[in-house]
Order: sequence, then C-alpha cells, then structure tokens
Amino acid sequence: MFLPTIPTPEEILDKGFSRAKKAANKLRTSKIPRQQKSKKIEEARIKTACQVIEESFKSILIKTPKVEELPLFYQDYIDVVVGVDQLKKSLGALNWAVGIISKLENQYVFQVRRSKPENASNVRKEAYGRISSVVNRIRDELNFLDFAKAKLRNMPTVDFDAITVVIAGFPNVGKSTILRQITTAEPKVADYPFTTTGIQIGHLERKWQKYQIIDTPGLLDRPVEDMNNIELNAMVALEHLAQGILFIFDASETSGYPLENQFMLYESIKKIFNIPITCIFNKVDLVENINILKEYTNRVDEPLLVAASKGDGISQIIDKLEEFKYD
Ligand SMILES: Nc1nc2c(ncn2[C@@H]2O[C@H](COP(=O)(O)OP(=O)(O)O)[C@@H](O)[C@H]2O)c(=O)[nH]1
Ligand SMILES: [Mg+2]
Repeated sequence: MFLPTIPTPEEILDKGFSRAKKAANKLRTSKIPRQQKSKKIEEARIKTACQVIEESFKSILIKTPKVEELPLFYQDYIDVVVGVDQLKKSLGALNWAVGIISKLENQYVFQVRRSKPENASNVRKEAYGRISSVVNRIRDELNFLDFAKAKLRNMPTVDFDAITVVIAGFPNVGKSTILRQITTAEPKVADYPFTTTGIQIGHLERKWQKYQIIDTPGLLDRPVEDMNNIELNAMVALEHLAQGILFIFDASETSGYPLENQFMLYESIKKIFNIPITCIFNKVDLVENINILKEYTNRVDEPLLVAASKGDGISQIIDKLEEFKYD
C-alpha cells in the first residue's frame, strides 16, 4: 500500500501562510478603494490559508486507501504492522482538522468583514493563531501516518487472480531451493513482519492458471508454540491469502532437525491453518536409512519424495499444485 507523503505541521502551516501572503500581495497592487483594501487583504489571507491547509489534509485522506475496503490479507497485514485502529484514528484526526479549519474560515472571514479597517489585521492574527493550534494538535497523528507510510512502503503486492501457496518447514530443509525450482525468474522480495529477510514471492503459470508461491523465512520455520500473539496474527494473515501449503521436510535430517521435530512443526501448522497441506520430503538423495523415512511418509497423505537441488521430483510438485483450488 502506498500512503501519500505526510508533511509536518510546520510544513503545512508554512505552505498555507505563504500562499496567503502571495494572495494578499496581489490585492495590494489592485485597484480596490483604499478604505476597503486592508479588510479585503486580511480576508484573502484567512481564506487562502484555510483553504490551502484544508486541501493538504483532504488530499492525504483521498489518496489513502480505505482499510476496510482492502482485501482481508492487507487488513491483517496493516493491523500487525502498524495497527488498523491507530491508522483510522489518525485519519479521523485529519478529518476533524478539516472540519474545524473550515469553520474557522467562515467565522473569521465574517469577523473581518464586520471589523473596522484598522482592526482587520488583529482579527487575521487571531485566526492564524487558531489555525496553528489546530494543525499542531494533530502533530502526533501526522507523525504516526508518516511512520505508517514508511512501514507499509514495501508490503507484499499480492496477485488475487493467482492461487497462492505458502511454503513451510524448518530452516535449511530446501524451501528456497524448491521455490526457485518451481517458479520462473527471481522471486520478488517484500517486507513481512517477523520474517528475517522479507518474504519471497515466485510466480508460475499452469494450464492458464497463475500461481504464486510464497516463502516466509523466520515465520513458518519454527515452533508455533514459541510465537507470541502478534506473530500468530502475522501467520494467520497468510491463511486469508493462501489456498494451500507446501510443507517441506528434510528427509535426510542433515539440516540438523530430527524428523520427529519436523513432524511436530507440521502438526502444529496443520492445526492453525485450515487449508490443504502437501508434504514434501526433500533431500532424499542424502537419505541413509529409508525405513526411518518411511515411518514418517506413512503418517501423511500422498507424500512427495524429491531432491530439489538436483531437480528430481520438481515436476511432481508442480502437478500437485493443480489440486489447490479457491474455496
Ligand atoms: N543434497 C541436497 N541438498 C539440498 C537439497 N535441497 C536443498 N539442498 C541444500 O540445502 C541447503 C539449504 O537449502 P535452502 O533452499 O536454502 O533451505 P531453506 O532454508 O529451507 O530455504 C542448501 O545448501 C541447498 O543447496 C536436496 O534435495 N539435496
Ligand atoms: Mg530459504
């Protein structure tokens, strides 16, 4: 998601007041009768300052996507990364400022018109003071929006026409190798909370159906029991996105994780995600005791045995993807 540039209160006020000054300068050289001139000038300053500042806020509001209209995955994502409530509250504060400044505009324009010419500039000064205090009141919210913009800059862009499959399994079992083997070109890297190096998204197309395969280093590669609530939310966000999971085992145990532990991770992920899981036993080229491996392959439905780094069994994985369907 791309939030618009968020100015500071100082930048907003500078812009408003300097544009107001220009508007006033134009009037100074115009042919308005002397008597009315000072009042006209102050009125123009108030109007211009208020309108320019209102426009700055309105343009931020218009350019910011409505969170509740975004796909669930993005809503979850934004909630985990910056907090949806806080985001809405900050946008609400901008909206509040627009309303107040528009009221101040009416109120002080009216007052200038009724004032004596020699008092007009005092009325305008008072208006400027009020405007400044409104803009300064939402400093924290502007700061927050600027922070949110930075945090959401590289959020994953997800293709909602594609069937989405996430890859899970302990570190070094061969997840990245499999992703590279089954998808074309270099996977794109995007931010994802609690992933160490960002997530990788690879694409492929089969029989006119697009697939996107997502690897999430640091998230689906460790015991679920160790996760805090926010991390769990980050994981569950993936469930709104994915039609299936490829769970990768290192059949050789050379990555250092006994099959028993890998199986426990598989079970806990299966419990959390309510979507189909395909089990892939990788690195079969390094397996020494085939009987131990069989104990585990027998415990799951339709296991695939592959040696990804050698390209063995890759086409089976791709065939299997066709079984993942939208709900
Ligand atoms: N012998 C063998 N090595 C593999 C196989 N698949 C991956 N590897 C190696 O295992 C290491 C970890 O692989 P990687 O894809 O980075 O694992 P990830 O941490 O799960 O993404 C790398 O050195 C790979 O070359 C395989 O099928 N056989
Ligand atoms: Mg990897």
